[in-house]
Amino acid sequence: MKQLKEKVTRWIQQKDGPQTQDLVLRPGKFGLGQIPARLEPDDTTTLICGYCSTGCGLKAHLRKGEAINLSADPDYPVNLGMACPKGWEALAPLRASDRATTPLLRDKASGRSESIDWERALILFCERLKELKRTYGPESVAFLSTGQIVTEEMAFLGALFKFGMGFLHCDSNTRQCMATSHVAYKQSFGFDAPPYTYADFEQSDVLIFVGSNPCISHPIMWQRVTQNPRNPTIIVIDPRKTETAMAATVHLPIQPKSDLMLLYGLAKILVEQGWINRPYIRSHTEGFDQFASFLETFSLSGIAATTGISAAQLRRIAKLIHQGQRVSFWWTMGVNQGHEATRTAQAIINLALMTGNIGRPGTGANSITGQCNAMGSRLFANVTSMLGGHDFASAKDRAKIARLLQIDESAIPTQHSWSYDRIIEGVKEGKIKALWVIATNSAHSWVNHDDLKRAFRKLDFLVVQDMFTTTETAELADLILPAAGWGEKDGTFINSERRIGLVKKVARAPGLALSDFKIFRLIAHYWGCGLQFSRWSSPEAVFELLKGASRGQPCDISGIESYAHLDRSGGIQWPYRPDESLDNNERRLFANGKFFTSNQRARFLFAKPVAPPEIPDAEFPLWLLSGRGTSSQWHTQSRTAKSDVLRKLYPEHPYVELNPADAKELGIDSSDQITVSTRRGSLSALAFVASTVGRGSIFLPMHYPEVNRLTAPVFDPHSGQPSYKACAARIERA
Ligand SMILES: Nc1nc2c(c(=O)[nH]1)N[C@H]1C(S)=C(S)[C@@H](COP(=O)(O)OP(=O)(O)OC[C@H]3O[C@@H](n4cnc5c(=O)[nH]c(N)nc54)[C@H](O)[C@@H]3O)O[C@H]1N2
Ligand SMILES: Nc1nc2c(c(=O)[nH]1)N[C@H]1C(S)=C(S)[C@@H](COP(=O)(O)OP(=O)(O)OC[C@H]3O[C@@H](n4cnc5c(=O)[nH]c(N)nc54)[C@H](O)[C@@H]3O)O[C@H]1N2
Ligand code: SF4
Ligand SMILES: [Mo]
Repeated sequence: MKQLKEKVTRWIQQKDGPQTQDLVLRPGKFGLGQIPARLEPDDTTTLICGYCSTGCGLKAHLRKGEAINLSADPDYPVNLGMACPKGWEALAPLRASDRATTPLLRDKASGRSESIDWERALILFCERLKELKRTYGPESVAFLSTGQIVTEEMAFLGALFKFGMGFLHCDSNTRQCMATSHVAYKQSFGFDAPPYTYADFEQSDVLIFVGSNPCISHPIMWQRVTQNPRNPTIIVIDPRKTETAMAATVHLPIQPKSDLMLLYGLAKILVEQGWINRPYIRSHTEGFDQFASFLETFSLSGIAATTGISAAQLRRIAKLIHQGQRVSFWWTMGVNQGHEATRTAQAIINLALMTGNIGRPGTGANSITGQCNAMGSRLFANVTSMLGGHDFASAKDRAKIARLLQIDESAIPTQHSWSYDRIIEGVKEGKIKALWVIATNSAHSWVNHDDLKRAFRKLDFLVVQDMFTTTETAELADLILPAAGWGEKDGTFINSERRIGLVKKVARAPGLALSDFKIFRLIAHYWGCGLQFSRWSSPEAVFELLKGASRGQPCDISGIESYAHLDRSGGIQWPYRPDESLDNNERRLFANGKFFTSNQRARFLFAKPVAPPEIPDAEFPLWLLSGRGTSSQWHTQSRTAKSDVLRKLYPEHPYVELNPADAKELGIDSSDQITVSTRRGSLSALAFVASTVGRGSIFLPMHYPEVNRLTAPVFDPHSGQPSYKACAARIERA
């Protein structure tokens, strides 16, 4: 052990460029960092924003090699010089006082934490997990990770955990967010492939947003919509009159979770009127006739009763779709988070297919992703699918990845891992004894989280690897591993339009905090599988391996030469094979009508709509909706709450939106303190009376820690994604 320690210490002290500067194992002070090797001291460099999946390009202005300010990059093809408040303020959280600066070990009995050095933390981490593996088997340890670290780190984590350490069960917050789109695309198109490019926002003449509020959630995508020169018709389907709905041509205030009915209603009218593209359906799809017969079982009056949208309104929308030359369909969490989410996403895909609105400029069945690297996690995290969208259950795929990584095929599991909710169940059942949580704040963001917190307290060993010590999850940890954040490390993100962009180290992580990449590298060494990962020496070296893993797949990126190639090209969208060129840096899928299924046809998939498991009743008479509150708040607020500027741009206290008629009936005024309860718990919030929500609905922004005490543990059966958006609630004056 002593020899190994010396070797590792020597290795981590080697100075081989910016990544290893992270590894000086003595306390440092933020702001006094060394100059990244490739930058001049007072230079400007570019990097991709680390919040949302829009993936805007930012300029970092440096003094003595450290970023002192950011601005929007006018040359980046995504944002063309624009950025939202989070992007402008992205340096602020790096300087927060609650940064994790050293590994922290908590004594279970006293609850007190002590700072320990990395050697002790890593030895303890490996010994505890090895002991559990020996005693209870490889299924007793799991990890939960994220769509918010660079692809190279995700891939390292997934490969280390499964192929190196020999564990199986892992999942990420992408389950809370994009699992539905992943499954919907895979089943319909044969691969998880959002087909669009952002230019489609500007080239459509009808844009339909379903359960999507880009004004708040993807402000720069919305800016692209406002630059559309075709005077487009914009239709928003959302139970709330959101900022996006207010800016739309038509807003359909649908009853919560009735989208599937509404979308089938539109399809029914299109078929009945003959407003469909028969040649496209015949040449490029399968299952249409069955779908058309299925649609016959619906009546427009029945659909109107369920959705709250009249038959006349539905006819008007169907006609707008028919009249549009270029119709694009966009969806986000109002669809993905539901009890029949996958079939709802596929009902949107069906509309695009039957009208031939795919593969051409301004068209598409387009899922907007959420986190900066949700797409990276879907393709390369080695969690749900194997590196590069391969299948753990396929012997051929396992052989390919084993050859590429020069590992024994037997090191690759043949089974699929448990999903997030099953992992939590496993903890409750005592089957999972240790959990490693990386860059996600489950104790705030998971559905019905009091239940999760109770489960976490039962764990033998909870390790949290985060930038901060104060997150709700870090507060439960036995061991905290201090991580460098966005801006403090190198790597790549994949944005919503499949564009791979570069993030760079422009600031020095505080204290002993290390990049996730370095932490994984150290764990590989201390675990004793360092040799197996000797080629995983830097983010760019891993990028080379990922290029290899992608070769021959729909997401082939083997034509990207290097990080420098990405940097000078303004990012590159997948696929990008060696024979391709970047004359036009806009890439759209399915222009040739060929999909990734075995017969190259897209599939019509559908199912009978069912009511949500929990609906308002006498005791809990209201629908509780949740989602993003402002463009200045990010999820559980570990980062955005650290900016003085952003804090001024959002309400400090939890608030609940309710309709004026409901408020009047209950004798509630704006700013009254009220209690919101569901079957699972209650919280206190200020009333915000506004007609943005319909009668019978209330809305809570997800950014306040109490919100998920209330949400219901309901999941889509195909994707396992939680249905955060709707449950039954009651309000009363506190
Ligand atoms: N400022 C900010 N931006 C973000 C984020 C953030 O935290 N803050 N998070 C990022 C992430 S990870 C994601 S996934 C995206 C999410 O982006 P969005 O999905 O746009 O955001 P949400 O507010 O969660 O949900 C969108 C809308 O769904 C509606 N909705 C609720 N129930 C239903 C329903 O049954 N049917 C329909 N049609 N609509 C419904 C809600 O009223 C809401 O307006 O945002 C990303 N961008
Ligand atoms: N009620 C309700 N709940 C929801 C939703 C909803 O609409 N309604 N939406 C869901 C969705 S779509 C999502 S995506 C989830 C998001 O839920 P989370 O992923 O739990 O939310 P974040 O606050 O983004 O958590 C990211 C964590 O990673 C840390 N971190 C940031 N960068 C790094 C890094 O580089 N390395 C490491 N190690 N740590 C880092 C941050 O400090 C933070 O603690 O919430 C879900 N929860
Ligand atoms: S829109 Fe998204 S990617 Fe662009 S600056 Fe804002 S948070 Fe960053
Ligand atoms: Mo998300």
